[in-house]
Amino acid sequence: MIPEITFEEVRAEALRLGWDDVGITEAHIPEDDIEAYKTWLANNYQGDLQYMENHIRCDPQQLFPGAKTAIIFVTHYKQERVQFRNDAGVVASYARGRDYHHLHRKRLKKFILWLEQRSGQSNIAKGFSDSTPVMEKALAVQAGLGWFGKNTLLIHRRFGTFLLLSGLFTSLNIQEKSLNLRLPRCGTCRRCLDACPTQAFEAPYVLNATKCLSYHLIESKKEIPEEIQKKNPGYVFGCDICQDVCPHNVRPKPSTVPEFSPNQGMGAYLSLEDIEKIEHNPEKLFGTPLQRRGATGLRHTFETLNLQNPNENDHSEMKEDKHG
Ligand code: B12
Ligand code: SF4
Ligand code: SF4
Repeated sequence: MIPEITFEEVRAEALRLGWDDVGITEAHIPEDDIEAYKTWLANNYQGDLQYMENHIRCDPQQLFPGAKTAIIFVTHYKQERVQFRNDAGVVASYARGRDYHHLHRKRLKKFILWLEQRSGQSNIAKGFSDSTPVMEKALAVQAGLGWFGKNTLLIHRRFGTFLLLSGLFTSLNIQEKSLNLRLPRCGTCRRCLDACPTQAFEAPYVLNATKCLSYHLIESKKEIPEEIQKKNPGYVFGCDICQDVCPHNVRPKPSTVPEFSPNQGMGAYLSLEDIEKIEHNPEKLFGTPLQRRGATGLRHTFETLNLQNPNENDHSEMKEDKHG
């Protein structure tokens, strides 16, 4: 017989391995999210992100046959806010230190080993973080970890939106689930929608990826369209604006996890000199999120930046008490 595993045990192990929160839910994607995803694809908001067209993300059974339970983990990574500069591009805050995919992979491996030992079963889980076709935010909401914000990100009651998700499907039927409160947390606030420099939100909760700076500065292999270049206030990799303005991000303190610290990676700014150094020593990018873009991509982006009036688009005014 498989011993019963409690929520408290799962939570204790998750926190021991360094995660900040954990939720347990059914290995099932809610219908509302599947419908929203289909509409999103029908509108071609995924652009060239072909991996987003893989419908397996709506069906955990296809990804891991026999999946009964999903365990979802939260990693808080908030960093100190920085200003735009006229001599360097800004790196989105999740990307200033080490690559979180590596961090999550290591933790997931250890967690799954623990689960196998605890249950006395093997081959009982499949981990994921970002790059596996899974609707992570929908599962996180279902697992009671937070709510969808109008910026489409998961808002955690304690950590706001500056968090990263990872998780696993397991064939174990963990009975004790966390509670899904499903309460909207935005009220009448629409700061993220109004602050987005490229007007990438087609509506609250609907992001057209092809208009988002993150898409163009991290993911896309194509030239950055001119209208996007003109609207970029100074990011060389990713973008944080729809999080920087969110009132739910005022209270959480910056993360002290060494892996996210700017001095463990390429830091908060990249100047042309920095990019030249990377071109001479490409290994500088190894193990950082910027490796995805590479020296060539970073130079390409840098050359499109209009750094003359760096703080023109500063959205630093954010207060906690005005969100609905
Ligand atoms: C594709 C992708 C992108 C694309 C498209 C983003 C998007 N919103 O879809 C691009 C490249 C633009 C991107 C950018 C970023 N990303 Co990204 N991305 C993903 C990925 C791989 C899939 C997201 C997805 O499923 N999109 C499909 C559409 C249909 O889903 P959606 O936009 O979330 O819409 C949902 C809701 O809005 C909801 N909904 C729709 N209508 C309504 C109405 C109401 C009333 C309600 C309540 C809900 C609701 O239903 C939809 C389906 O669930 C996930 C990892 C994963 N495997 O899940 C990471 C992920 C979402 N990204 C993440 C991060 C950190 C970022 C950036 C912050 C990086 C940066 N600093 O530059 C930006 C943020 C931009 C933003 N505002 O989303 C984190 C988000 C953590 C969090 N707090 O939620 C994730 C979860 C990665 C991870 N493992 O941690 N990303
Ligand atoms: S990441 Fe930047 S460009 Fe993308 S939706 Fe948010 S504010 Fe807009
Ligand atoms: S900025 Fe306002 S509308 Fe946007 S996610 Fe945060 S609370 Fe919601």
